[in-house]
Amino acid sequence: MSNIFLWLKATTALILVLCSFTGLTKDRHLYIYNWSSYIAPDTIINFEKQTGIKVVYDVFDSNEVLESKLMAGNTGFDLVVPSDSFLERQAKVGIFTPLDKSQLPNYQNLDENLLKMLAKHDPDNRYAIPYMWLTTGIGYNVDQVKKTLGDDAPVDSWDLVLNPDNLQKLSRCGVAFLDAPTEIFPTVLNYLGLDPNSQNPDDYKKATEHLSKLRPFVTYFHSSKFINDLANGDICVAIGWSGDIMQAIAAAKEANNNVNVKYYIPKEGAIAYFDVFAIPKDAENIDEAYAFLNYLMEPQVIADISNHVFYANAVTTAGPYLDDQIKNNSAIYPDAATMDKLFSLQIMSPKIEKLMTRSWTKVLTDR
Ligand code: N2P
Repeated sequence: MSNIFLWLKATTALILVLCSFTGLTKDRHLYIYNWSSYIAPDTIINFEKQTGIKVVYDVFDSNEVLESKLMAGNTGFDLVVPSDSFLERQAKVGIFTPLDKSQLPNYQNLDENLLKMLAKHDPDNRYAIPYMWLTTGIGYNVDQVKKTLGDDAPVDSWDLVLNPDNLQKLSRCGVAFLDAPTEIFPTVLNYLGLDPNSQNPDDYKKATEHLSKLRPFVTYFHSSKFINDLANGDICVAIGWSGDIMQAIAAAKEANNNVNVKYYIPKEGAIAYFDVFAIPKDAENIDEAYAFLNYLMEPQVIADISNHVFYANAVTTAGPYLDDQIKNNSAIYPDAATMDKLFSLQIMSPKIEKLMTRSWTKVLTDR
């Protein structure tokens, strides 16, 4: 008997030693840093169930916040989600690891035209997997705006929120602007008839002057709070991201609270861009990161996310799994005429970057 015990003990010890050599007993982890309100409730849970990988999921709502972490290094994240123009600049300074596409069999599910568009920011699609694409437009409370500005409220134009007289009136029912200088400056430049990607400091002076006129009427600058506030009727207008505003529309419908929110892309044109997944150079859980990227490119998985967050994904084969309200939504998939008016963002010279940051702080702090 005691011999059997000894034998069992020795075999168990041997198995444990072998397991720890091969890493089999080690828990597998994956650290993800994504935008808030940008995933379906069961995306992570299902991935964990399928793979046994434990995901640590954290969120942000600003490219600047993500960038400062990436630039400082040692973020501890294995996957991060910058917007395309930010990825372009970050890749240039060697922040990301190039993608090994042979580890991504589902890469073939991606839309080739969208990949080509993204390649303007990420040549040869070297570092980034497109996640969602979006526009930056206006969300508004139909009844409150009508009550405040009357039947002629310009609810097809940037005039609604970028004309100081209108904004002054709307400030009574609450105004939110994104706290995103790299989006608000180009939006204002475009509204003023200037190049949204201008590299001319004088243009930024004009945009800053204009923003200073609007500033007293902006209730707050924040990049995620407006979803709930629009849905509850606590603000009546927001410059925000397409899907987030549509989440507010859905939340108000769900609450059945008589708040009627709409989203539009103004006739003067608006920003459109991709948010993308990339692997930081110092990521430790590379196999796990590839497993997640593959999972994200499964048609059903990414369609479930789009159905939940109201953003357009880049997986061609996801179409059949998309809800009709997503597929047929012109705010998510704009018509050709609207597409023509959308513009993307280019990276700025360090001088303009600095000018933008300084001017933004000035606008936000001068009251
Ligand atoms: C999700 C916001 C993602 C769009 N809440 C901003 N890049």
